[in-house]
Amino acid sequence: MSEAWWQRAVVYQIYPKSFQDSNGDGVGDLPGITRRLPYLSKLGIDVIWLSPVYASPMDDNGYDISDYRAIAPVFGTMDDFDRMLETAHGLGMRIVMDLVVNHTSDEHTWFKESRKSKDNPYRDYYYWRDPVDGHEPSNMGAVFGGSIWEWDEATGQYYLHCFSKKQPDLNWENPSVRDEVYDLMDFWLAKGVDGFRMDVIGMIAKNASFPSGDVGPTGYSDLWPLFNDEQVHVWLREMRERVLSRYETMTVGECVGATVQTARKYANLDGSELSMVFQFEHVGLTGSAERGKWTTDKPKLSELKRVFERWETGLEGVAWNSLYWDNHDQPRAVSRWVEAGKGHRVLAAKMLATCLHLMKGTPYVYQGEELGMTNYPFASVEECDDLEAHDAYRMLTQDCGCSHDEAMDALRAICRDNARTPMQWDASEQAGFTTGEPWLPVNPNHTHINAASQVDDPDSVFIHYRRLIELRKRSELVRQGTFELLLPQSEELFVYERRLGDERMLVACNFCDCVVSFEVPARYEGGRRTAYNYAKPIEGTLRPFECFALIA
Ligand code: TEU
Repeated sequence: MSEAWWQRAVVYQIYPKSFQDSNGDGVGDLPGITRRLPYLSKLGIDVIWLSPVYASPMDDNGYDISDYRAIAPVFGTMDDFDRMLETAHGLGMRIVMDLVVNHTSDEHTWFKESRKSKDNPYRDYYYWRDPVDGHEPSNMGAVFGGSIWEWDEATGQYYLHCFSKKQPDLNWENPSVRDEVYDLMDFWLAKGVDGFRMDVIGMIAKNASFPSGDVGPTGYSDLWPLFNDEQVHVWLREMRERVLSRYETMTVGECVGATVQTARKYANLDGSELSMVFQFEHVGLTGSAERGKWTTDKPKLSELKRVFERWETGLEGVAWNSLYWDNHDQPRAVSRWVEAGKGHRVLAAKMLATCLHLMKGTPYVYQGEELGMTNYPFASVEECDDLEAHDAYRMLTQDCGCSHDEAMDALRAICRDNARTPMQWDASEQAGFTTGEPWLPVNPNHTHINAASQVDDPDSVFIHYRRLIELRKRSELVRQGTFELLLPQSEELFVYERRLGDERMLVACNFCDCVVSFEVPARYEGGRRTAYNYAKPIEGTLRPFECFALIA
C-alpha cells in the first residue's frame, strides 16, 4: 500500500501565545513563529500544528473564536500569516490549522444575532431550550465547571455550552451551520494550509434529548453521554465529500472518548473520514470519580503499556494512529510520566522520546518537549492563567474538601498552564521569549534548560529528537512495521518489537531510576544499536531510564 505524506511525517505543535514574541508585548505572535521556523527545520519536522490564531476574546486562549476568517491582532495580521505560511512551505514544512467548530465565542456575530430573538435567522445556529420546571433542561456539568446550560434573560431560554459559558455549542443539525463550516475550511485550504487539527470534533453530534444522569460531588452529572457516536461519522463523511476530498490534507480529530472501535471508523485507511485521531486513554489513566483528573496519581506502567498495545494492534492494517505524550492541555511529559527523571532528566526525556517515536503512527512533538521542558512550580492559583485551573481550585477546595496544599499539589501535577509557560530559547532573563513581561512566567529552570545550549550539543535532548525523526524518515520498518508488546507485566520496562518482512526491531525502555536486569532476545544478536541514551551497553541490564533500539 502506498504511504500518505502524513504517514511519513512528524508534527510539531505550536501554542502561539507562548512560542516567540516579536514586539515586546509579552505574547507570542506570527512574526515570532516565522523567525523560529529555521529552528523547526533543523529539528527535521514536516508539519506544524498551529493552535488557534483567529480573532478571539481569549476566554480560552483562542479556543473561543469570534471570526474564523481573521487573525487576532495580538498575533499579527493576515499578511503576517501569509508570510509565515510561505516561509514554512519554502522550508519544506506544512501547516495544519486548529479548527474549532464544536463551539464559537459568544462574541461571534452568529451568536450575537442568535441571542437577539427567537425568530432571528441565526437562532438555530445554537442549541436553545426552555426551562423545565423552572430549571435547566438537564443536569450535566460543563468541562470548565457549572451547568452546560446558561440562562439568557433577553429571550427567556437557556443555551448549551459544553465548555465555558463564553463558548456556546454550534448546532450541527442545522444544515446552514455545516455550510458555514465547510466554507471557512475552504477559505483556509484555498489559501494553502495543509489540513486541520479538529478541536473536540467527537463532540459535535449531540443526543438532542439532553439526558440527565447521576449527580456527582460538583452537583452535576457526567457530560459524556451527551455525545452521539454514530451521527458524528455521518457529518465527517459529508465534510470529506464536500471539502476535504478536493485537497491533499492531513486531518487529526481530537476525540476525547474515542475507543479503538470508533477510531477504526474515524481514522480508517479508506480515507472516508479523518487521517487520524487523538485518543485520550493513556492521558486518562489517572484521576478519580470525585476529583476528575485533579489527582497526583501516577499511572501503572503495565496499564500504560496495555493502552498503547491496544491502539497499536487494534488499528493495524485498518486505521492510522497518532502518537503523543504532550500537548497544550497536558502537563509536561517528563514531569508526568517519570517525575522529571529524579535527577536524570535528560536521560528520561530521551527515553520517553525513543519509546513514543519508534511506535507505529504519526508522532507529535509539543513545543519545548524536544528540550525536556518540565512542569512549572506554581505556588498559588493566582499564578495560573487557565480558566480551568481556577475552576478546579474552587472545586477541589469547596466541593471536594481538599486543603490548599492538596489542591495546589493537584494543580502543579496536572494543570494546563504547565504546558503554556513560555518556550525556553536561551538563558537570558525572559528565556529569549520576549523583551517585555511574559503573559505567563518563564520557568526558572530556563537557565539550564533551553534551546541555545542544545541545538549543537550532540548529547542533548534536542539532538536525540532530531535523530529519531531522521530514523523514521529512513526506516520503513519504523513507519510501517507491526507492533508487539513484550514483558507486559513489568512495572519498570517498556519493551516492544516491530516487524516488517524479514526486518525486526527491538525497543527497550527503562521507566525507572534503578538498574533492571534485561536479556536481549537471542534473535537480536549482532543487531545494530540505535536511538540509545547511554553510549555503551552493559549486557544483561538497563540502567536508570536507559533506552535503545536494536535492528536485526
Ligand atoms: O480540549 C478538549 C478537552 O476536552 C480536553 O483536552 C480539555 O482541555 C481537558 O481535558 C480539560 O480537562 C480542546 C482544546 O484542546 C482545549 O485547549 C480547549 O480548551 C477545549 O477543547 C475547548 O475548545
